[in-house]
Amino acid sequence: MTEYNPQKIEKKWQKYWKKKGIYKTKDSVKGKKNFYHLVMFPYPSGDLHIGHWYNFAPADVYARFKKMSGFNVMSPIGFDAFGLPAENAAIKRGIHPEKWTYANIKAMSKQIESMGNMFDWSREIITADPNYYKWTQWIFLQLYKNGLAYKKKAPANWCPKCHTVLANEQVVDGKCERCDVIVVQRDIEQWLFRITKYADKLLEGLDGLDWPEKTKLMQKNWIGKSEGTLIQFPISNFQFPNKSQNPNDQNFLEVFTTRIDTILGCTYCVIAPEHEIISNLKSQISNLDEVEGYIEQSKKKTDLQRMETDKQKTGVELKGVKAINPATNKEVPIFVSDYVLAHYGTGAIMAVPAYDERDFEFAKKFNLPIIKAPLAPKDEMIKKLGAKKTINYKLRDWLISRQRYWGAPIPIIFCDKCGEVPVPEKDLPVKLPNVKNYLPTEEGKSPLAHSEKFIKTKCPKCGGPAKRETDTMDTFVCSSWYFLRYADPKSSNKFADAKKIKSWLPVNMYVGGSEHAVLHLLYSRFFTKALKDLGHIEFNEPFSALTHQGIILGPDGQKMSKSRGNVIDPDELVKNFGVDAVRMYLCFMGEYSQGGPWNPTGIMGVKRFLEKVWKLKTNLDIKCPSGRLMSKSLETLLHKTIKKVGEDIKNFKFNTAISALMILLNQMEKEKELRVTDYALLVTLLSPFAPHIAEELWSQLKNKNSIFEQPWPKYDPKKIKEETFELVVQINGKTRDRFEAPIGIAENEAKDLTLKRENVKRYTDLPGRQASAKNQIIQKVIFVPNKLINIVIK
Ligand code: ANZ
Ligand code: ZN
Repeated sequence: MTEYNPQKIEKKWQKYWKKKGIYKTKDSVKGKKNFYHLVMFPYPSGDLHIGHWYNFAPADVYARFKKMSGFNVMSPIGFDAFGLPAENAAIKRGIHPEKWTYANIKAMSKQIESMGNMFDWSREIITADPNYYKWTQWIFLQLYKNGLAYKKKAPANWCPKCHTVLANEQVVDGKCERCDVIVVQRDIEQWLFRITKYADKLLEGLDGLDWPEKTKLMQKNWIGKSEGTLIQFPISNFQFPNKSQNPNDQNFLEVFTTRIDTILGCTYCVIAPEHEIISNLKSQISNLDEVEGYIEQSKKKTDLQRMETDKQKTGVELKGVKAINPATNKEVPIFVSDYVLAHYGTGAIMAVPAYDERDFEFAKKFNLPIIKAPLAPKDEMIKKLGAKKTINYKLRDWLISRQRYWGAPIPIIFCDKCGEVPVPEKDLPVKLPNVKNYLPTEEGKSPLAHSEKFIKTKCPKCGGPAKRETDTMDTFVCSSWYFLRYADPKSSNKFADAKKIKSWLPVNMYVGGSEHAVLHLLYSRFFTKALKDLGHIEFNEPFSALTHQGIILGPDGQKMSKSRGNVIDPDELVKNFGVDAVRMYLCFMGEYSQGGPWNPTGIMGVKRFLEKVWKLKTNLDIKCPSGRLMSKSLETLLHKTIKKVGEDIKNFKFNTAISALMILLNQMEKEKELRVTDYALLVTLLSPFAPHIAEELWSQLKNKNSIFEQPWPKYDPKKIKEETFELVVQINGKTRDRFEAPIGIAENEAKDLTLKRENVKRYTDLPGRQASAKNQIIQKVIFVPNKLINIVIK
């Protein structure tokens, strides 16, 4: 037999699997339950990096295990092809985004195929394909027709580098998630999805999900439900500048508090710099210049910067006006400060420095009284002051329009006569035109605005001349429903056939990065709930179970980055070690959810392990005469290993499963004789991790079918029970010896065996004594079954 040559066998089996189509999933298989196993589909960024491998390869171990455990497993793959990252990369290279994206998809598909995963490529989805985004647009229309999509002019996060608005979720530490440039606020007409309508449902749904607790908590905090009170603080001597024209103006400041019980300790009020009361109070504010200067300054900060707790608090008092604490009837000063946010609660607070940390810092800096007043009972206080109970959410509506080229066009038409008109469903898709000028524009308009051919259309209602919406949808819209499409990827008359959806969804196991804890996962949940309410699907939650992989660091323990030169290139590794070794090392390097640094010698160890498995087959031909019984100890270990590997894979503890396989191999190497069937079990347990070598060895064992059509081995619980235990032997309470004894050994038997031990004889068989005297020096025997024997001697 030849040496283990991964390059040779891996190509061979990948071809075989493809030809046989063993990973093509039928929608139903008699006697098998469907299992929908999903990895987060990648952006066609150009290169399949080690992070993709870490997501896909160990996840494939789980999928194969499920398949072998008797499920009809669907494991699809596709590309999140629209969006800023691909577009920005294309622009940088001066290539049209479409050309760039499809070239990447081609290259990445080859790389993904090289991993030997059981992906069903016949279900591949590309979100930039008109057959796909037709349905993205269709879903937009359903949301629109049901009041869940709307257009409004409002301040939005504008990235000056990407020339587009961003959703709140895409602003990280005040910077654009994509390009790290500081985001500014700009007033722009934009499309939003009314996700806030689902705030409570999104919260409630979390309870039933088998998701990491941390991720559920992040969603909960993002939704940020808080129950509190609205209460009015009258403004003393308040005169409206032109009251007659402003019938809605009110002579009080309304604040939102979750701690109405602390109101007796409120010593001042704070309003956000954007608060509209400032313009009403202008004529009474004596230091208006100072106040306006402060407001200008605060515009440069983002909400996140404003909320940072470690920064020095800043602010300016509105001199000349006071508020009245309605509980004490005392006048309190009003400050404007950027630690109060405009779009939370009422944008105004009652400050209670004795109870609230932020207020405390502020009070100290501005020398304001800090009064530890007694707490008042909430409900009485609310009644007495005529306050209103209210619920606030941090969640904002989801901003989905982008002033960019590479996205699905928003299917709306504007007519001078009829106003905003949705594109009729029969006219979908609204195709993205192939324009020459796809560069984003400075003035904040979509590049599509330059395309006369695209814009000019007829009004679907009156037939008159009309214009198309030129904004495109954020790519997160495309990825909020792709998991539905996999159930029926080619459907042309529905986003997916209802029966097929029912047979596959919700997703049974979703594997992907924790960076999606709020964005993608929250949006997908919203889409699912909305589509359910609109009668298109029958379930509430898209992903029943979720697992996040950890992050692989460079060999130096630092985040991998090109500038640090610590990037691990999977193609290179595959060339040197083979796919199986790379897959298996990724599983072995640490706990999957933790990740950790790449260890170059670790992968060599795994490769050696595979070589040993290979060699054992060679020796087997010599070693194994006929079906002799295997040794008891091997039998026990084998059954234990079957149990452990299965349970570990189920829990995504791939590293400990592999350790168990290593122990088993060790033992098998030591055996004088080894049955073919037992070796075959080792190969079967190995197969989800190292599918190519396993398939090769399996075929060398003269099996006709693929090893992945084999059932996962079963263990016999009776055989796992330990047959022996280590009996601890004590003389006068001191441990002097230990030996293996059969489980359940009786006291008499244990005593006889113990007294024959050399280490014991030294104490009991004193020179010159008769054997009969021996029993006389033994005073007592204390026996703890299956544990210990203590011989008490004189
Ligand atoms: C008085 C008080 C006393 C407060 C106390 C808290 C503790 P959550 O739980 O996040 O909803 N607040 C209200 N509106 C705000 C805004 N626009 N910007 C910044 N802070 C705001 O927080 C609600 C609490 O945050 C409110 O209750 C208010 O301070 C503050 F011991 O009122 B509290
Ligand atoms: Zn019209």
